[in-house]
Amino acid sequence: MVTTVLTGPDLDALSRGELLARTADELYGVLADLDRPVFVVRDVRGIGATNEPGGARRPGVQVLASAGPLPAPRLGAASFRRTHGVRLAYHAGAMAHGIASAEMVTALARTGVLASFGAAGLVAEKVDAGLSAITRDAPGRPFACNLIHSPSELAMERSTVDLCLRHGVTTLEASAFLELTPDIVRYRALGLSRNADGSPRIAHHVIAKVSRTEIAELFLAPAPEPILRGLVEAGRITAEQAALAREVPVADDITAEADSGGHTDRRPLPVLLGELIRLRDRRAPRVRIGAAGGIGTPEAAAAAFAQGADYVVTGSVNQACVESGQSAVAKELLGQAGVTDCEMAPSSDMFELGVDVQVLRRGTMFPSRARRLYDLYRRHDGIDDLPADERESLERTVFRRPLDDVWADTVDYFSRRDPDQIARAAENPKRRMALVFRWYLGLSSNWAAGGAPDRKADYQIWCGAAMGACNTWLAGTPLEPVAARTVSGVAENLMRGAAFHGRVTALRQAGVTLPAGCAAHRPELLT
Ligand code: FMN
Repeated sequence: MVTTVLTGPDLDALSRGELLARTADELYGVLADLDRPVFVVRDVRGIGATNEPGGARRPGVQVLASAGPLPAPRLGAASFRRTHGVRLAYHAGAMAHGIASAEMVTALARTGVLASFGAAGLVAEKVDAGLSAITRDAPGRPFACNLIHSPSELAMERSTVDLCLRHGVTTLEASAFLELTPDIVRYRALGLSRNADGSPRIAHHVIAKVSRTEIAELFLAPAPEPILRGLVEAGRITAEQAALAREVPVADDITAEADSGGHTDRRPLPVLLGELIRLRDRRAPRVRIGAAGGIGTPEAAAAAFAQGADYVVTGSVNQACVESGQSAVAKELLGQAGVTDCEMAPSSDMFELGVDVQVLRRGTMFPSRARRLYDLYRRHDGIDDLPADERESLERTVFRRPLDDVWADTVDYFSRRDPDQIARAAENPKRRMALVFRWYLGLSSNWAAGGAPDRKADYQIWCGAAMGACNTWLAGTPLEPVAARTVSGVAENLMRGAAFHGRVTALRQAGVTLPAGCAAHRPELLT
């Protein structure tokens, strides 16, 4: 590799195309100038590159390959940017319990990037406060709110939709749906009217996040007739809105959620994305398909766009950023994670069903402790059935208090929130054991979010391998410390880097061999 360092006048000449880029750094500069084309050329001195068409046309210069301009806002579907009124085909997905905080959503909204407020698991007052803060601090800017399907608590869905309607939220990120419910359909239908040419006008957008084609099918079709009829009969939507709802799919966008942090089916992204794109092409060609799960580097985003993703979605990488609602100490742990530092662990909300969530392993003992609780739950019929030494060890290391006290707290908690849980556990020791164990699983997320110093070993932090990949990408750059990572800085760098890698790939496919030192995107601190 040539190591000449160019000085001021030569750099200007390089920019004008009078000199060719030949060193790795010069070549990087040409490749990273995304607004201008790249020409790889040969002259008497050998191979070089320039952004200047004039430089490529000089006598004695032969063009070997070229790639057009590719600014980051050109990636993905233009209709995604138009529909949501954003600059980039990028979506920062919801993170429950306000980890995708109002501050995070506001920061992205202000820079023209779509983000979802993490409403799941928050009481209505907190959702209300979050939506108020976003609409106050980013007035008129587009953003989304998460609507998580809660089969056992449909009142929560209704309350979230009501709050979104009250705050004028124009996009819902609908997740964890197993079937369509009246409230998601109501939100969609209430935003429908007719354009002058008679076509449906959609003011309430739905981004459905799915990990299976069966669920995608529900969102690719118009709303089910019985739900529409029920809503009209109940006076919740008009007959005209129901008629319009029969003409449009329930969703504008479907996100393919592959191997991600938190709840995940852990499907490989290329497989799921391919399945959903094919299904969409057959059923509802105007619906866009996005890619989520494992997007933590520009290369991963570029690969998703190359496969046909209309937009990309991030989650884990945003959790470590300054605006997220996660605690500073948990963010530090996330910033140290490698790609193999995640593990599946029993989930709190679906503990008895054996459903797992993907969490951070490094720096916390939560995954192994939660797994131990689940194994005990499977092997024993109730707390009283636990061997004495096992119970003593749990009380000492995991719960740090007698299990009878944990049960007393559990009764107190559910008596206020969902008394039926206690009634059902009264005659069922195994259910009682599940509720006691869920005390630990539930609180472990709060300990992390609150940065509880004496519970560091018990932090439950949802996280996917994208986090470790992102850390590797950012190592040795100004964005290595998590305190320097803003959500918009990460978004911008990921998208610019994806465009950069898109062009590198195009040149390689044209037969160009690029030195390694110029072919990897270099993230920058952006102001
Ligand atoms: N997705 C939701 O739809 N609702 C949630 O409440 C939610 N909570 C999450 C909490 C955390 C801490 C993380 C990391 C992800 C969560 N997700 C949730 C998923 C993200 O929105 C996003 O789809 C996913 O993280 C993308 O995959 P990645 O983690 O590999 O980037």
